[in-house]
Amino acid sequence: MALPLADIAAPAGAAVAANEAVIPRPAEVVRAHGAFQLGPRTDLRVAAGDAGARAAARYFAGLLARCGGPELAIQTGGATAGAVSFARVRGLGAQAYRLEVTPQQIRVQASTSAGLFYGAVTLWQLLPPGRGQGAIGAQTIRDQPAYAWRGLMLDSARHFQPPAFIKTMIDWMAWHKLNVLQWHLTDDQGWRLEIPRYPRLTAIGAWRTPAAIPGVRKSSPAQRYGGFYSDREVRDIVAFAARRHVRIVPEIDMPGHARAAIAAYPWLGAAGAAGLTVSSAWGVHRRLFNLEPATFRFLENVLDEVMALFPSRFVHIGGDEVVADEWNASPAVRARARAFGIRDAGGLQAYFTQRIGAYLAAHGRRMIGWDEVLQPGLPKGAVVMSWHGASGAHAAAVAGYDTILAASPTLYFDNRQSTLPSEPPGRLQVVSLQDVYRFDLRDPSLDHAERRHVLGLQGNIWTEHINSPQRIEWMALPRAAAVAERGWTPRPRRGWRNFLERLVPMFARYRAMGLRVADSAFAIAAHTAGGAAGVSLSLSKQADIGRIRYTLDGSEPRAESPVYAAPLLVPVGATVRAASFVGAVRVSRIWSERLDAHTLERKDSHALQLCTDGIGLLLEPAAGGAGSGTPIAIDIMNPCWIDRGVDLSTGPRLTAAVAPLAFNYAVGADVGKIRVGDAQTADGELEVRIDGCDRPPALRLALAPAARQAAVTELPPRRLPRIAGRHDLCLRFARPRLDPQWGLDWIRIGE
Ligand code: TNX
Repeated sequence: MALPLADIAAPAGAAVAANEAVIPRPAEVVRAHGAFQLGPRTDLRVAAGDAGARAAARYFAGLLARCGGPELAIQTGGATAGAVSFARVRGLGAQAYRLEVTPQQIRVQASTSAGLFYGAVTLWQLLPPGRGQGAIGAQTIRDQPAYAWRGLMLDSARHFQPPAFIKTMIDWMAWHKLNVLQWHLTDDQGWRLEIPRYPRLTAIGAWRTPAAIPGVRKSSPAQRYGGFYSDREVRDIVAFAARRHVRIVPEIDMPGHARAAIAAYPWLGAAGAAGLTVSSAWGVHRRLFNLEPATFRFLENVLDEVMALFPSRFVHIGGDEVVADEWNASPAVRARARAFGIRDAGGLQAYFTQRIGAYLAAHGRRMIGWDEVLQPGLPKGAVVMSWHGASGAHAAAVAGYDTILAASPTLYFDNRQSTLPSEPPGRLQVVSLQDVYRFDLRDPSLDHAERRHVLGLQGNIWTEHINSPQRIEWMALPRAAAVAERGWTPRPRRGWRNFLERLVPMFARYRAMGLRVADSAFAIAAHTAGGAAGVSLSLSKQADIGRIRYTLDGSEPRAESPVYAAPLLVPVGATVRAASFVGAVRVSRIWSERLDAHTLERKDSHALQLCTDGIGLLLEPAAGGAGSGTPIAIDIMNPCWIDRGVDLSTGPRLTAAVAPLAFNYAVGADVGKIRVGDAQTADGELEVRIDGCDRPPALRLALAPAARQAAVTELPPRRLPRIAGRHDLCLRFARPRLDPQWGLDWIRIGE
């Protein structure tokens, strides 16, 4: 059991001095003697008529107030003793600033409003963490970003987030000097942008019927899910972002990922679409826009509205995952292709992209597309967003296109951050904070001119499995802090351990601002092995800074609690509580467990091994019942788990807890590769094999008792065969049909 992160103690003293704790780390810091005391009598000063300076000062004052500091007044005028001044100077770069702290005064200088804003954010981070006043060490900072594009992508199509959350996110992006939010507004599962000229896009396209779970939950239109952003809300969000120097780049995905639009206006589709619904399935869909003049007119009208709402020079048109089947099969599309002299689907996508790109260019905008748009004839001003690892970026730069790294898997924040059961639903691949921090944008095979095409990087928050703002915060933070530093800080100033040390005070700021961020880098992983003498317990964490401290008497671990150094031998029945500390600061939630026979015999899906590595996901069964309360780790291509080294000498009893899960994935031809198994009964069975998944089952547990239950059901226990020694158990579901699939939440093996 884990306690909420909100319980993390306010740091008393961090490992790095508070006045070094800026993320992203500034390019240059020269320390001096003494400190400036920032308190209720400190004035903020800006030059008359300098709106950018006033905005930076106001934002700074707001940050202090939100951290419990005084409400500082903003005066007009230049630098003076006792004040923090924000002023323009000539000759600094577009996002650069200079920050000078002396015991007498503080000066923030920049050539641009963005620079002044970034100076203000840095100054806030120089204060004692999470507090709105205090001492700031004397120093001079000269700072500017290594890369112009430091972004996040938010998928608001798969799940909808309220406008207030979008603003919260933009706000915390600004605290990291992240400056681009790519807003994924349309997809197969929802169209989220109001376009007054085409009301059905949101009246129909913004709503879907949640996936059914056969036998458990019918698909009822009354429970429709969705939402959209009105043009008023969008303008408000765009203005909010602009004040924080965050550019919102809208993404309207085409010609694929278009099912919601086609459901709204079937004439847009390349294949007959009467009765088509907005999809409630994840994966890659086949629906494409057709190439009729009316469809291009529609897209241009939509883009007109998009350009009216979003001042961004860049407009993203998707272009990813275009399955050509519908185009290949459509006589109308083939006739167009012939007329244009195009020979294949690749050529059609190139035509499509070029035509839309030309329209945007004619309106002074630059088109961005996912790396599939990189095809012969791509207009020169287009930008390629590399998601197939870094390969798209490499190819684009060599071909002379600007490019952004949004590389899967490292910059895909739908991947989990650790193997701990505390991770929320998502993809099973682990992309740790360190993986993101180590992500290397540099491509040594590019020459100098080619390298200049790399604009920066971006973390992508795809939300198929991330259904709430809280979970977005968890998936995005602190990995977004690593993206920010990667994109801002020059190489010699970056370092993993140093970053972690600065993250500790950053956690205090997150907490002061009410953000719920992942503690995965510091969280406790526990491994137990039962024996006659007691329980052997090993504890570990990802981060290579800090210590694990624990208690055995049920009390909360504190900075004085014993340090974990080697596996402990704990008496059966004891309650162990442990947490990570950096110095005196607790940096993880408290892990707590009573090590009785019952807990030791039980393993949830995280403690088992998956048999295969097809499409690994963490899926959430309905709450309640016998559930472990953690998402289930599953390969949806083959629902099969292995428990290694089970002592079968006594013929122990096996209890399994299972849940039906919707199989709502569009996997195309791969559907034939999914292992459904040979079910013997109408609801299927959980098959247990010994020493190999290819053996005949030693046991079949009928799923009938769980078949019509939404939540996790404990199946009646069954005895395993009595065989000397330890053996591997392979547990696999055999189901009569694809849907529902089954998840194994936990098993218990004992007497
Ligand atoms: C691939 S990356 C996609 C998205 C999914 C994502 C899930 C890309 C351009 N397309 O549609 O949400 O994988 O990880």
